[in-house]
Amino acid sequence: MRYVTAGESHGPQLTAIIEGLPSYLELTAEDINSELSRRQKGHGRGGRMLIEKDQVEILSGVRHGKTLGSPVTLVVKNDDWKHWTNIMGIEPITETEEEEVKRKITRPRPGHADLVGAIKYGHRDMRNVLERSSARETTTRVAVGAVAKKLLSELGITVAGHVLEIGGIKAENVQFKDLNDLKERTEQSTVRCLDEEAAKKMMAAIDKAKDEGDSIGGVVEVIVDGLPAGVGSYVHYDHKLDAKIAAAIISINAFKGVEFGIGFEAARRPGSQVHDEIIWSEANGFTRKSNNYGGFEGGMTNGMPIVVRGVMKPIPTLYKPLQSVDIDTKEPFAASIERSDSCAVPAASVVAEAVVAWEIATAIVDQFGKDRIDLIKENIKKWNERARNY
Ligand code: EPS
Repeated sequence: MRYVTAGESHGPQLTAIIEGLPSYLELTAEDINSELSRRQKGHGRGGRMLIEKDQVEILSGVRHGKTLGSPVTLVVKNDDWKHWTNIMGIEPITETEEEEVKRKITRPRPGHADLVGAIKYGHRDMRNVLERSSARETTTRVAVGAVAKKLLSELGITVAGHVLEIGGIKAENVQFKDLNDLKERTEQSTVRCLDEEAAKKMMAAIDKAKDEGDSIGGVVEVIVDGLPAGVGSYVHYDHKLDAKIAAAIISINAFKGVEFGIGFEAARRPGSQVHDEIIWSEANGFTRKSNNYGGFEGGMTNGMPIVVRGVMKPIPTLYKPLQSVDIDTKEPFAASIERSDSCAVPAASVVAEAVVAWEIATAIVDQFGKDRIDLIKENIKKWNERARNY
C-alpha cells in the first residue's frame, strides 16, 4: 500500500490518495472524523483550531460502506481558505496585484523549513514553503492512519498513544490495565497524559510558555498490541519494520528523535539486563519475559507489544523574538510574529499513532495477502497457529 498527500495549510483543501487498500474493509467517514477530532484537541493549540472543524469526504474507493480495492481519495476542506482566497489563489496574478496581496514572507523563522526550503525551490516569498511544511499536513496523515487503524482493528490489532513528557515535566505514574484502559483515560486528559498530577503541571508549563511568547516540546509513546510475530524481515535493510516505523515517526513535523522499548537506556546496561528472555506456554506459544526491545528483534515483530517513543521539539513559530536575517535586505531582525500553537505535543501523539498504524498495516497487507481483508484474516490465523506450535 502507499499514499500521497497534497494541499497547502491555507489552500482550499487537503487531499490523500491511498492505493492498495484491500477490498471489503468496512469504512465510513465517521471512522476517520473521530480520529481527526482527536488530533484537533489538546491544551496549547492556537487560534487556528477554533476555525477548523476537520471533516473528511471519501470521494473514491468505497461503495456502500466497504472498500472496493481501488484507490481511496480522502478530502478535508480548510475552513480558513475563505480568508485566504486572494493570498493563496490558484490563478496567475499581475505584479500590481502581487503588491496588493500582502503577507509575503522574507523573514525565515529559525528552526522552520522556511530558509532552506526557499533556497532549495528558489522561492523569494517563503509563504511558498511554510504553506506546505506546516503541520496542517498531519491532518491527512491522521485520516490515512484512521483507515489503517480500521484495517488493524479488523485483525485484532490495537494502537494507542499517550504523552510522557511536556516541557521537561515527566509522567511518572503511567500504569494501565490494557490498551483500552489507556485509550479511555488519555481521552479524558487535555494533554493526553495518564498521570493526572503531571498533566496539571504540563498544562501550567504550556500556559507559562504561551504567556512568555515561547513554545515547548515533549515525548509521546505509541503502543501496538495483538500483532503476529514475524512481521517485517531481517533479510534486507528496507524490509525492517522497526526502521520504517522510525522513519515514519521522524517524518512527523518537528520530531527529532525516536526509540523503541528501553531505547537509549540500552547503551547504559549490560546485555544480561537488556535482552528479553524467551519463554513458551501452551496457551501463548513463544513470548518474552520482558519487553526491553519494544516488540522488535531483527527488524521483525516478536509478538510482544510494539513500544515506540518520539521526541517533538518546541514549535519554531514564536512570539518571542529570535535572531534571523531578512532574505531581501540581508539585515538582521529579531521579531517574527505569526499565529501558532504554543504546544502541539498532545495532537502529535495522535499523529504518531496514525503513522505507526499505517506502517504496520502496510507490512501486514504486504505479507499476508494484498487484495482481500477476509483472506488476510485467514492467513494471519493460520500463521499464528503455526507460530504458537513451532
Ligand atoms: C502551523 C501553524 C498554525 C497551526 C498549524 C500548524 O496554523 P496557522 O498558521 O494557520 O495559525 O495551527 O496547525 C494546523 C493548522 C493543524 O491543523 O494542525 C505551522 O506553522 O506548522
